[in-house]
Amino acid sequence: MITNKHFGTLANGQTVEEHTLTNQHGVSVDILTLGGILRRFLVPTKPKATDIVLGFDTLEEYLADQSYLGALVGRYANRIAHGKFSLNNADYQVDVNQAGNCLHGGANGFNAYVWQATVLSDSNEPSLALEMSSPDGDQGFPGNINVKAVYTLTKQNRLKIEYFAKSDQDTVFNPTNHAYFNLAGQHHGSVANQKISLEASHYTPTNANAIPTGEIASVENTPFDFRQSTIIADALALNHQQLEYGNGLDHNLCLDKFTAAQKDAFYAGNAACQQSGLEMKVYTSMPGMQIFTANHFADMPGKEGAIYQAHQGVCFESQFYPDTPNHTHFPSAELKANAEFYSVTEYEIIL
Ligand code: G6D
Repeated sequence: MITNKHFGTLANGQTVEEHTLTNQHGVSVDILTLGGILRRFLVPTKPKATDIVLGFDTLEEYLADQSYLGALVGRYANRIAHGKFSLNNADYQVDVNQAGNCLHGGANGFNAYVWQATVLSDSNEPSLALEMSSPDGDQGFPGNINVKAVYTLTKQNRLKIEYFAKSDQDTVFNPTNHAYFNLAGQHHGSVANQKISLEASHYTPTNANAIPTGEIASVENTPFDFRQSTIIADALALNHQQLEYGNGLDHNLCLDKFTAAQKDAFYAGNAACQQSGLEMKVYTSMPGMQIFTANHFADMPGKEGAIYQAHQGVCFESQFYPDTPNHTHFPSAELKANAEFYSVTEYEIIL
C-alpha cells in the first residue's frame, strides 16, 4: 500500500510530499520528495513499532540539515579532494563545501532537489520511483544527467533502493543513501552497544581530512576488522590514528564480493541489536561501504522529541570509494555518455 500526504512548501512555492510504503508484514517507510529522504523506517516490533532511522519532524529542519539524514546523495557521494579531477584530459573544479573538498556532490547536491514521484506498484510490494535531472555544469560536474531512484519494500522485508542514470557526456557518478540506522529505535541513545559485521578484508585509510591516501590496506589488527560480528564500542575503543582522524568510524570498507561485472546485490554485512532483538542485513552491488557513526552529533533535536548525540546512528553508505576520480586503481566511478547506470542496495529487516 502507498499513501501520500503534503509535507511542506518551499520558499519558491514547490511542494514537498511524503509517501508511505507499507508491505504485507506491516513494515513501512516514509519517503520525502525532497532529497528522496528516507524519513521513517517503522518495524512492527511488540508492544510498539520501532522506528530505526534518525530524522526530523519538519521541512525546515531538513532544509537546515548539514548531516544528510536519510537523503539520496549525489552526484558524487563522499569526498573529491580539493573538488578537482580530470576526465578525458579536461580538468574539472567542482563545488568545495567541506574543509576545501567536495562532500556529497557539493552544497546543492541531489539532497537539495525536489524529486518527481511516481507510484510504480501499490501492491504488497509497494514501489515508488523518484526522478530528477541535473544540468551540465551542476556543482561543476560535466553532463546533463537524468537520475531515477526506485524505493521498493519487498515481501522479504527488504528496503531496496535502485539507482538508474544516464548522462549525455562522460562524467563521474556515485549515488548513495545516507540513512542513520539505530536498531534500538531512533530515540534510544547510542548504537555503541550494537554489533556490525562486514565482508570486507580491506579499507581505504585517509589523511586527517578524510581523503584516501590511495592505499588499500588490510583490516587485520585495525578497528575496521568487522569480518566477525563486533560491538561498535569495542572498535571505537581501539587506539588507532585513523579513528582520531575520523573522530570515530568514518571510513570506506572495500567489499570482498564486489566485481566490476556484478549488477546484482551481494551480501555485504549486517547490524544487530540485542536490546530490540532486531537484525538488519545489507546487500549492495557497489564496491565500497562508508561506515559512519554520526561522530559529530551533539544535542541535535530530532524526531518526536529525540535529542541526537554522537554515535546515535550508524550509516551504511554503499558507494564507489571516496575520491575515486583521483585514484585510477580504485574501481572506476566513470559513467560514459549515454551508458545506462544501475546500482542497487538493500536493507533487510530480520524480525
Ligand atoms: C559522510 O563521511 C561523511 C562524514 O564525514 C560526514 O560528516 C557526513 O557524511 C555528513 O558520511
